[in-house]
Amino acid sequence: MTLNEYTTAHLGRSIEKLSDRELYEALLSMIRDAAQAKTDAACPGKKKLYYISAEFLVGRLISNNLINLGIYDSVRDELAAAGRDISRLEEMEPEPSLGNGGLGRLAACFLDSIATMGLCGDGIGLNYHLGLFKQVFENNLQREMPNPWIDSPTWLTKRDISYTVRLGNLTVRSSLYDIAIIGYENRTNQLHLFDLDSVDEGIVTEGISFDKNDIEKNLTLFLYPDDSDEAGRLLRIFQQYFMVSNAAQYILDECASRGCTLHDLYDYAVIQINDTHPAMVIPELIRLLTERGIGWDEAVDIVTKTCAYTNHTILAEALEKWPVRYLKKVVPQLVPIIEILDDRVRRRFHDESLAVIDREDRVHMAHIAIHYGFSVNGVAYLHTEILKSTELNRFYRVYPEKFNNKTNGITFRRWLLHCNPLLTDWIASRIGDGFKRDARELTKLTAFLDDERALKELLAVKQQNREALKQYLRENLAIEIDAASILDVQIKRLHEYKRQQLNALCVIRKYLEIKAGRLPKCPITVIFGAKAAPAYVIARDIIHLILCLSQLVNGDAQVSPYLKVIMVENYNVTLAEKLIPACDISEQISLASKEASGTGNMKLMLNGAVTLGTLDGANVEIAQLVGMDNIYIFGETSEQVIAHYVKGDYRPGAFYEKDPVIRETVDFIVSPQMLRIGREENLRRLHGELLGRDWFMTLLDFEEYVRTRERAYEDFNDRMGWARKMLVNISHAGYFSSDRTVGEYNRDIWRL
Ligand code: 26Q
Repeated sequence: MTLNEYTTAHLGRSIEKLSDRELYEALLSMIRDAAQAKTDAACPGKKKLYYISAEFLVGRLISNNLINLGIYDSVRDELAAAGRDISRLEEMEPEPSLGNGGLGRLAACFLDSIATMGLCGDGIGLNYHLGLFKQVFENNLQREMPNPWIDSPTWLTKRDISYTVRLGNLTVRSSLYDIAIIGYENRTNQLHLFDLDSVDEGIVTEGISFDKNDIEKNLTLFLYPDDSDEAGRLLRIFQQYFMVSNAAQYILDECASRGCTLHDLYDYAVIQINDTHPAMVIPELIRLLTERGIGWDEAVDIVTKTCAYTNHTILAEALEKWPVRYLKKVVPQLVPIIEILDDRVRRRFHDESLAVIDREDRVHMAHIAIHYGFSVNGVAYLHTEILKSTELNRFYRVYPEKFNNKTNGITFRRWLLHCNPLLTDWIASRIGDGFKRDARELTKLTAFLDDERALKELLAVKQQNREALKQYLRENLAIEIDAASILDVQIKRLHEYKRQQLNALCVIRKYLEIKAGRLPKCPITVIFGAKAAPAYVIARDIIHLILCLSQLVNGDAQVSPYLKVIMVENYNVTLAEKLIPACDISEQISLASKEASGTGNMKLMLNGAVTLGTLDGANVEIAQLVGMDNIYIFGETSEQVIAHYVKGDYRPGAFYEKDPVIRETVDFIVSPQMLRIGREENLRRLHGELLGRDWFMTLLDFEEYVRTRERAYEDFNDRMGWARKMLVNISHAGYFSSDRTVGEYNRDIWRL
């Protein structure tokens, strides 16, 4: 059915007669109907996957769904023929605010690939009404606002399913909403989002403050509510338990309806636990199974054969440990179960470091997931190796067979076909359409590495994307950029280990050089996009530094023709889709050993950016694929960095003392120019942090970073040489398709 037939049948009017709003609503319901029609496809096998995650950062869905239904071009053309522009309708869609960063976006890419590969697997999470906060900048500081995204009409479909969940002294009934996940020319799965009808957005007062104790009204308001006080931490546990109790009941019911006796649960279900946030599903399932008459030993065995855990971080502070005292308040029903799980581990291993409950009476969620799951995976080769050799070494020694690597991937439907139609068409013109189904076919592009015409076309595509970004930033964010400049981009959550502060120091360096009359050959635009966790003080200070630098640099008539600094407000999937196709240099500069994988690095590579990065996360694999001539690597290796931590021998003060350039650059943070623009408290705190502690070793790699970045800027001027690097990157990006990743999960873990 065409869109026009649809509007005529349902609204009695043709496209021409409808307002943009009406057209948008019609398009959305047409897609919903199409998805509905494909939903009942039965699972091809007995077993079904349940991917439980606190985040699903799905992004806008209209165009992606049209692409996956195979009707994007026809709808676009139909609209155009009626004088209407599909991109205006796309811009009307609010972006679902159900995630924060890489982990949530990975979950969304996986759902796309699972459906695309015809696998039977649903996502399970929470329906946060106000999502992750919306970032606004005020006086060069981040301020958090609610991010309401549930519009009318919506992708959410209310289901007739509800469960009883006990939350401390409270007993609630849940509701379930589904979002259809439409695979690329294949099956439709579901994302199940649980919610509580009593939740009340009205309790939010200025910014994102609300009564943290009123669980009935606040439970699913926000993703990652501020947990700097006890009430906030209890709320996080309430959320997690609500998510997994619903998930467990849903899974048991659905499996039972498909013929499972509970004794054979693992033949019907495999549960992937996305980081530790859903790890309580393990004791909850044991509770439910024993309640339904299954003996303890068997229940533990069944659950262990059903659950698999993915680790996304090696940062100790992100590994969740909940005091037993908290669990007694929130989930008293799980405490005896967790105690038995601990007891079993202690009897078997006599090793304190493997315990579930430590000597300080804290429950280690990751330890539950490792002992009582059958698979533990890291998300990039290096990350998994580090887990095995250091962080989880004791576990690896007792369970070597459980450990495996699954290098992350991204869905090419969103991160190429949807966000970069120009590049997509150019690739198709050179190697045909096959890469749209099989990303590995991109290697065919290597045939054009010495083809001058092809390389020129590729540069022209990038130029057009830069112009499109320029226009978008002007119209939507009132930001002016130079489309002829080098676009040097760092977009990711704000964290000290990701070292946005290192990039900012490099910007200071460049500013001072230009002031001193050393001008770059090609103008440079440095773009940042990042949200800081509300309670993360230093991260907020880094945002302040970047915004102050932006004001200083862009407002300096002597400098701004050569250098501009932009920090986009409220960086999200939608902005990523605009920035990535236009980017030239992809900043992946985390302290080696700290970034589990990164996935932005893959998206940027696929879109023809060249990586400037450390040998960390999946950068290692990118470097192997493209070769050292087509990537800019700097900095100490993960082994060297880990050795610094072991020896405790890193002293930022030493770098500051011995290198006058470092001293001048770091001190600029608290220079009179900066203090005129920024807040003394924030700038001094950051300056003090860099000199006093600098836990993520910014100064360690500074000198080599500056040198390597200069080399990249220099090489950029050799346009044909650069185009060749771009093409090598695109040609080898196929490995990072999430179809490959999901295929490996299925082969090694899920076995659907
Ligand atoms: C933990 C405890 C208390 C409060 C919050 C948290 C918390 C919240 C979110 C811990 C971790 C996260 C998110 C982590 C994340 O996004 N990790 C990223 O996962 C990507 C997908 O695997 C990787 O590519 C990134 O390297 C990794 O940083």
